[in-house]
Amino acid sequence: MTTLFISDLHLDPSRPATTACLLDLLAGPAHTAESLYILGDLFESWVGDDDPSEAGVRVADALRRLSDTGVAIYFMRGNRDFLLGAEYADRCGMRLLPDPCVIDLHGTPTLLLHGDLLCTDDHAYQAWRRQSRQPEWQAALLEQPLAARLALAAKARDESRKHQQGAAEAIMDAATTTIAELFRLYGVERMIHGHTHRPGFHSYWIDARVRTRIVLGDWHVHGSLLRADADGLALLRLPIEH
Ligand SMILES: [Mn+2]
Repeated sequence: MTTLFISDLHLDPSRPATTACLLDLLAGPAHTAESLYILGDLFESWVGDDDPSEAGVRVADALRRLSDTGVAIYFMRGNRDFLLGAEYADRCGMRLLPDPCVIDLHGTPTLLLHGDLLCTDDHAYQAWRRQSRQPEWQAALLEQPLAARLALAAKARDESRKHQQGAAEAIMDAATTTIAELFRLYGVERMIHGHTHRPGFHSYWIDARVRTRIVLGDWHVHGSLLRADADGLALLRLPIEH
């Protein structure tokens, strides 16, 4: 019984090799898994399910083929693709998950998040997150014509880039106090997330219990895949032919 986790692919027409790497995974090794979890930022930007982007179509076809063979696919929205909706998810054959949520991972309750919820030292970002997750705000945005939404997304990406360059490294990372709060709130000993692009295993000693936080990597230089089975968890790199 194998479960796979990926996040932060940031698929974009400017990096076709990353899309090719994902399509190889979906057509090949992913078939040996029981389920695949995509923990957000699959796409660099998503302005609505009516965007006819080529990557969106190819990825949907590949996910649907995998899902049709019986592999369960779950999707949690990230901060880049938070507008990805039920229509596109249906097309892919994937089920949408709330952020955060707890799953039973081979007998271990495991908290899944995209990861941006943990970056509580970045107050400007958290204010934007609260605004952009409101259903009324999203509905008003989705009513705008596709061209206007694409222009807004390009502007938002520029602003996000400037914000990241201006902010201190530590502010962009997961805050230790928030990590501890969530471990306690959900009563779990393990969490898995992406977003920070700092892959690794981190151990904590909280309330006399060992807790583990596993961070998935992004797909810029190579792909990043967390594989969980009866033998344990392994963070694996996938070569990208740049
Ligand atoms: Mn993210």
